[in-house]
Amino acid sequence: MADLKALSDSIIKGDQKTAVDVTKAALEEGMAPGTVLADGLIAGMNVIGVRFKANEVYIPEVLIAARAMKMAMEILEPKLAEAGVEPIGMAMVGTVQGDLHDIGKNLVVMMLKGAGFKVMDIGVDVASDAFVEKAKECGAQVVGLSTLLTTTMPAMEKTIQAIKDSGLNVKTMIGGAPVTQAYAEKIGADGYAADAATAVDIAKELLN
Ligand code: B1M
Repeated sequence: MADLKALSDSIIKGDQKTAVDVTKAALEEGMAPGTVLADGLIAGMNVIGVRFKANEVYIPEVLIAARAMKMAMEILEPKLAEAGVEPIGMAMVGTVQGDLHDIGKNLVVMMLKGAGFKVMDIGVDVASDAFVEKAKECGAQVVGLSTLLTTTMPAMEKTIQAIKDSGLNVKTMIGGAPVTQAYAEKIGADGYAADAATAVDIAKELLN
């Protein structure tokens, strides 16, 4: 019987080989793909999220865990689609216009995927109208904006305004080193997260 505790431990340790082997074994034994996802992969990423918030692990460990999760997800994803397992929500994330920083944004994307969201990553240097168009296209429920530069903070405000003006029924969330909860409130964003693990909590709250 495939050991889902070993699977979640492999994600926590960033052990790609075990993550892939146990995922394959579980599916071969006929275990439900949703169970493998929830009790194996997501359970492991949840632990990483909690430890990251508590400063018990740091960015390299999160990236290594996310890479192991990605390898296992490549095997699991087609089976999830066949089994009709629904993601918990649709999120879209991008870095605003003028800003090319993407390491934090990529962490947010990985953690959201790890939590069971379907995520569209729209990259960096994204104009406000492109945020609106792509959110429409993918049916996003939560749109995340990242920026690292003080000079591109106004692009965040412009994007939030464009999303509001479009009439789209989406919630917005911002993050990145120079922004704060107070700034989120000032520009009318629905949520703010200081780190990638908190971004998952906020995105889940915004779905309700
Ligand atoms: Co740049 N850079 N950089 N840089 N860079 C900073 C941000 C800077 C603080 C360095 C400094 O001067 N001390 C400074 C900004 C100053 C300011 O605006 N006040 C700066 C500058 C000035 C610049 C350039 C203008 C330099 C130049 O060309 N003169 C230039 C700008 C280019 C552009 O974007 N147009 C530039 C370029 C670059 C590189 C390309 C060389 C590279 C980026 C590579 C890449 O991203 N692919 C780079 C890097 C690496 C940095 C530093 C060193 C590290 C940033 C990083 O990745 N941190 C940075 C200095 C520093 O922070 N020590 C710096 C790690 C990452 C995990 O953290 O992105 O904060 P962070 O993400 C966190 C949270 O903020 C949060 O979660 C993550 C972790 O959990 N978070 C979110 C982020 N997005 C979120 C979204 C959410 C929720 C949470 O919801 C949607």
